Amino acid sequence: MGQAHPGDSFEPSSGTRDGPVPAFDVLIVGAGFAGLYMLHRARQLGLSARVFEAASGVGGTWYWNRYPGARCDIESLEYSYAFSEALQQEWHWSERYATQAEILRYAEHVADRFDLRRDIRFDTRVVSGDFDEARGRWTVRTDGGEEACAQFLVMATGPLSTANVPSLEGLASFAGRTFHTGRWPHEPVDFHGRRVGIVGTGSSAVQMVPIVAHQARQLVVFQRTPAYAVPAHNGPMDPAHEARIKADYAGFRARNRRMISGFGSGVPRHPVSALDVPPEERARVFEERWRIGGFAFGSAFNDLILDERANATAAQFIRDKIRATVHDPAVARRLMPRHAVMCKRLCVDSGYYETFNRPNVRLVDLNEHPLEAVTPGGIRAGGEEHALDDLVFATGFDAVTGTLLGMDLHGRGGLSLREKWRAGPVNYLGLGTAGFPNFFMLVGPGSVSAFTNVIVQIEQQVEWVGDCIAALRARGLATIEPTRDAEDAWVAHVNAAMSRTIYPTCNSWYVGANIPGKPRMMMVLMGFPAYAQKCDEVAARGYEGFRLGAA
Ligand code: NA7
Repeated sequence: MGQAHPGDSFEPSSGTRDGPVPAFDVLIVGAGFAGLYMLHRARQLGLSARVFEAASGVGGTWYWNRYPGARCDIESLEYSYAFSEALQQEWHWSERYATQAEILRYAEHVADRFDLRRDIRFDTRVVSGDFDEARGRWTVRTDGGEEACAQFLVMATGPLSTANVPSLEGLASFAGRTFHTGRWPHEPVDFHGRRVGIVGTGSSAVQMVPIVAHQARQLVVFQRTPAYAVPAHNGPMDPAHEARIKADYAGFRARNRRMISGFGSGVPRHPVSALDVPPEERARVFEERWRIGGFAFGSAFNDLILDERANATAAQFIRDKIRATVHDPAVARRLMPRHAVMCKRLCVDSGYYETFNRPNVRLVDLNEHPLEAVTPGGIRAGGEEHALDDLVFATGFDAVTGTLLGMDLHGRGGLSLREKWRAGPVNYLGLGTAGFPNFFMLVGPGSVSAFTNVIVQIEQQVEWVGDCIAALRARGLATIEPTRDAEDAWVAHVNAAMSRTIYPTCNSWYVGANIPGKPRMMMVLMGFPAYAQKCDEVAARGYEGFRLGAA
């Protein structure tokens, strides 16, 4: 299957319009967790592959998001690859929740351990891709003018990789330093003695605010929608716990893959409705989960994401915690969210609400005091000027589709992906889209993506894509693409399934509502086990819903 390294027969740097174009079996865009494993898997299958990566190193999200306090909100023993028993045994995580720096070291270790770097072209952004129907090949072009072609194109571009910086009046006039959490500088940023403004109160801000508050002379947090945060109770890794997991890591991974979100088997969902227990019992369960910390809170009862009334009991519990934590009742009130809890990603914090008791921290509610403009000296909101030396945007990402649509991609007959997805990212299984043969998306729209431990989703999809390519080769087939009927049915399924949850009830990035003008569409599906089973069934039925083309 495939030549070992067909690209070797060409000068590696000569793939320009003037020279021969390197040819591979698979081109992969992105060297985060998805791209690294896709490369490894392709090699295991004997396929030649090249990865293009815009960054100077591996790690994806964990390469870019270096803001103070950045860490994973899934426990480290779970947020890691399962594909290699040796890897999962040898790696030691130092904390319950790993820091960005430790996860990046892990990604670098994986790249070295499996000798992946030699097939990754760093500092290289893919700007376009075109499918040539006659040759059945994709040709991609990079920002350096390089070209490469391959039979298969795999997008491992990550759901949260295109930073969203709001277009605010006067932004260019700001005289101080500006940052975005997802594009953080590599050198240390010192906030000591400075007046810092943070715009946004999602997961990134919730992690960053307590740390910046300790450094800054003054911190102003500009809030559009308050966040629900549950305590992380982070701490050093318990050696006994680590030993227990490692004694049967495969069993632990298998139990997690049976969980609705692919993680959390250690603290399973209570199999009852929040509404079917007396209030004292409900409070006891929430309190118990609060003490455990992290996403265990979200699985306290079996209907928190299904029933708005059940959800309201959890929301009220967190609001009561905010009231009990924040001394100034007016500040506490502004910090209390009103939307359904978990409708936007639940935040996992270390002292977020407590930070608002500090004398050097101020909360500005942008609903009461609308953000009018950035000025050379700060931000003007509700007629008041907030003097700032540093302005931090913790304003999230053009999620799920932003990076895919940032490239100029053309499928069959020159069909443009931007044109095709004008009303939303129509897809089949989140893995492909009609009119784009041999084009695979990892953690793309329509998959369970960010509703899972994303590494569980990545491994399942990478293995599915690898098996699919192997099956095509074994059957002498050249192309695969979803049918329009299959993708319409899949989008309808995702919408129908998610309409039975609380997720459509707020303006989250899951539905594209954080970006002005973006079409509103449910982009993420809930339920890893059912999703993985569906993918397996599709494959077992000879790739049902896909059109297969002969060589
Ligand atoms: P999020 O979760 O998208 O949060 C972004 C925050 O920025 C959120 O509070 C937004 O308010 C706010 N925002 C966005 N645009 C604006 C403007 N124009 N003005 C004021 N406030 C704004 O991004 P994060 O980086 O925190 O987290 C991303 C994911 O990483 C997270 O879901 C986890 O999976 C990890 P809004 O809620 O839209 O009103």
